[in-house]
Amino acid sequence: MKGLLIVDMQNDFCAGGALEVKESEHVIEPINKLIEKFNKNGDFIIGTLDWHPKEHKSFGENSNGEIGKIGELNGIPQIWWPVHCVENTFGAQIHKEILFFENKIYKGTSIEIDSYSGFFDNGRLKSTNLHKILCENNVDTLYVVGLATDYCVKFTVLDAIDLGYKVYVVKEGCRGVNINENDSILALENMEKMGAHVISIKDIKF
Ligand code: VGL
Ligand code: ZN
Repeated sequence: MKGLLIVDMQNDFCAGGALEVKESEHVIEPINKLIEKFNKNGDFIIGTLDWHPKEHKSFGENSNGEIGKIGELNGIPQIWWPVHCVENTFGAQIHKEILFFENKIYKGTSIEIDSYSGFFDNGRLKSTNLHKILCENNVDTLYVVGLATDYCVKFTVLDAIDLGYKVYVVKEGCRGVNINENDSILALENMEKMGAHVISIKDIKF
């Protein structure tokens, strides 16, 4: 079974948000086309949400870290982020123009560790229910879209490959933070090198 995996399409990563991703408004239409297509075909749809307590230590202000710089959090390299996607706030809500989908995975919920991947936290200490739910629904092939290409999309895709999924990354449905100018391009190259198929929405024929 095919699965559509929509990564972190939340207000804080969209225009005007706390961790705004440039051109994020361009991903809405392709993602909605895919949601319609998957709904019509009876294929599986699930989304991840970045969902942090306000005390989360990945926030620069909670760790004395300069925004955008790298530090260390409990022995793991950590980029210090602005406060974003605080649980139950507007910034953490899914963008209102994204069509409804039911299945959601919440990540980044533990104060002491960040979680870019929808499957595991950054230390691979704990897993979410994502793999379990996909297995229960016989999903073996994932189409991945969302924000941000160079963080949560990338780490979700690499873990999905590791777990044995066939993975397609739909490029029109992804945009990156690009702290360094080429980060999104490098992330897509890296995902391809590890076995993902980077495709255009036009290549999808089902
Ligand atoms: C993300 C940085 C911090 C993402 C989440 O969704 O890519 N990036 N938290
Ligand atoms: Zn986050």
